[in-house]
Amino acid sequence: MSRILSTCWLLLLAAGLCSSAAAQAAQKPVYEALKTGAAIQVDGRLDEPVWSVVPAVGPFRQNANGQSSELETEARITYDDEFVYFAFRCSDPNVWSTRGKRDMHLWEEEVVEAFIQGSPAHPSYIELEVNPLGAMLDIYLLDIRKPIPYESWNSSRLKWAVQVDGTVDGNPGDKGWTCEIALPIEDVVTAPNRPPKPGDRWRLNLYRGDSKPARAGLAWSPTMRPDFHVPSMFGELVFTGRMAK
Ligand SMILES: [Ca+2]
Ligand SMILES: [Ca+2]
Ligand SMILES: [Ca+2]
Repeated sequence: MSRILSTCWLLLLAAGLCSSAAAQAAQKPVYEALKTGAAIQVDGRLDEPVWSVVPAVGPFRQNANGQSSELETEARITYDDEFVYFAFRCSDPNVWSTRGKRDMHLWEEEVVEAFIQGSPAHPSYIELEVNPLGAMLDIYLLDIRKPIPYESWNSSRLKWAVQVDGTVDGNPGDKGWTCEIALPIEDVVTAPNRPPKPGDRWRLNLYRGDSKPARAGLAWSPTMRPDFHVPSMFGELVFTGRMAK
């Protein structure tokens, strides 16, 4: 009898796990991007009108388990025929980083990140990281964790900038920082169309790493494991073709 009961319990547990995994998969976020007709000055200041028109992508949650985070992070996306633009706003009582050069290991300190996969049919993806000192790490990965050497792939038309409300010295008393990134669409070589056509869908994830006051790894689309490199768990970026207004 107890064996039958434990078998039933295991089946119920398996069904529960399957349904929660399915629910998680079904919850992968989708962002419907609006086009900008006005130029964006990539200076880290989010004062272009388009940044108050396009919606935020949604909450950033703890990447490993999907739980909410007290660390407020906001991201918005828009695009034109040449670039996809990302805007991040990070509340942070203690902004910190020490690495000021391109392609350093920025993820070990504090960063915002965008992972872009132009097509799920092709394993390659682009990883961009920016820290509060304004350093960029741009990587082209041929497959999961198979990067071209970081310094060998530098996007030549990539633009980025940050603004910090506070000091980047690891002492408390800061408000936060903002970041703008313009990714040249020509770099996303696996995308079905360049520039994208209305209805095109790319895989995308956005992350934030924080170190002070406490270590945190946040994601727009949590991968549900301690690993950012899980394209199958990324969200989706949909190019609507509609103008932001
Ligand atoms: Ca700006
Ligand atoms: Ca911090
Ligand atoms: Ca690089």
